[in-house]
Amino acid sequence: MTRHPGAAIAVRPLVMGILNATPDSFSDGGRHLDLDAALRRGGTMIAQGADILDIGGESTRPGATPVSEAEEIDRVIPLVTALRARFDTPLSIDTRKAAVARAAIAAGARLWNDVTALAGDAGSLSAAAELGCEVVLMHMQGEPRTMQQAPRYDDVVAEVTEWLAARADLALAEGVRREAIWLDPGVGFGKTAEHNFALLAALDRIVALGFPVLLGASRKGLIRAADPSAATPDDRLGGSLAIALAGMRAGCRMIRVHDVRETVQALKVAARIESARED
Ligand code: HH2
Repeated sequence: MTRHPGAAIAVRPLVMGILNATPDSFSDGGRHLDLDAALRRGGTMIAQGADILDIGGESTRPGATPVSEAEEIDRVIPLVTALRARFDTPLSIDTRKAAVARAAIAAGARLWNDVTALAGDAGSLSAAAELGCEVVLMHMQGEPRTMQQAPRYDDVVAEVTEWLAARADLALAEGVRREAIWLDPGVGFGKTAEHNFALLAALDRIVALGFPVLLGASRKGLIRAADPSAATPDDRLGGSLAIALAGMRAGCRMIRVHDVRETVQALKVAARIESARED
């Protein structure tokens, strides 16, 4: 965990609130489809302490079918524009399409969250460099439709860490600024529960690459592997908080969550405990 230099004040990770503009999301499918409802949901998350909102118009959950560029733009750009007009909170666009990212950044988003680590479109790397926005490079094995069918690694921690380092190098070579790059192990993206837990236990190795790390495991299926009673995403708050705290302990700088109020509270309490520790 990072501390302010010279002071015993523990710094908690930023909290990224998930705002899905999709009819088939992991856990809040269909509830935020109309603009007013999405705006209200965004406003609620901001009031609950979200540091940034992550807007997504295409589900990337296992088995999800792709959405066309035009459809995705239709879903997300009015929302980015309306949120930008009402709130100062930074916005992130969760997309694997360069054209969607371009439109969202033009409409006022600050961060491009890309589950393909800028490999989704041939022009993604150069677009990120040209846009100058912050980018999240996330690890995924395979693609969402089929990624959970047979994930395979010899050494998941080494392979994910090396892959992320290589993607960051590629982005740097393409002209993306070092300070603009975030890394994300991609919990649940082409990984079994064992792979996911191995990565969560070794987050410090990804943090050690020297880029800020984003962790997204909110309400995901791995929680059910530890607690079979957590059958639906709504049953997974406790597990989501446990993972957020593990991320904080390992030095992650941002946590992507559905449950903003509860996560902010858990991280604040953990930060107070750290601050109260005698150095
Ligand atoms: N997980 C999801 C989507 N985007 N981006 C990053 N950087 N890291 C993640 O772990 C991540 C992500 C999937 O989660 P969810 O939002 O619950 O589902 P959906 O695919 O419907 O957006």
